[in-house]
Amino acid sequence: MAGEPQTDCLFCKIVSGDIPATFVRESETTVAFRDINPQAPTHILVIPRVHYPDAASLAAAEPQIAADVLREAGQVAADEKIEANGYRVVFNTGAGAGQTVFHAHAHVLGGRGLNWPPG
Ligand code: DGP
Repeated sequence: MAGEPQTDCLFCKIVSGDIPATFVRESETTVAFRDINPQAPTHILVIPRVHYPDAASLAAAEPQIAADVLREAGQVAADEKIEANGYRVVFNTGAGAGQTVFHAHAHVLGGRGLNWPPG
């Protein structure tokens, strides 16, 4: 059921501690950890503790938690000191857009020049 931990979800297992990750921030509703395959000097994932498959379904069901994810993304950028030169917050949504883990997550990317449009 949406919102409940999913036994086959990698990010639910990171939230529960069953799979290790390098955590950089935690809040009551979110966790943030370093991406295993970083695409920039700073590449951190901010995820809700609750399971929703993507950002839109999270926002529809739990708008406050979606706001928490955005706030924590900003805090990560401040903590990592990537604000001054700009950073990007990305929600890949759907396999066609490159989403591979179907537990809502924000990528926070910075520490290098970021091209637009993205690939
Ligand atoms: P996406 O492609 O938008 O669904 O992003 C999923 C990200 O998750 C991708 O950048 C790689 C990252 N990732 C996958 N498996 C693991 C893992 O076991 N640990 C960590 N820290 N990150 C992972």
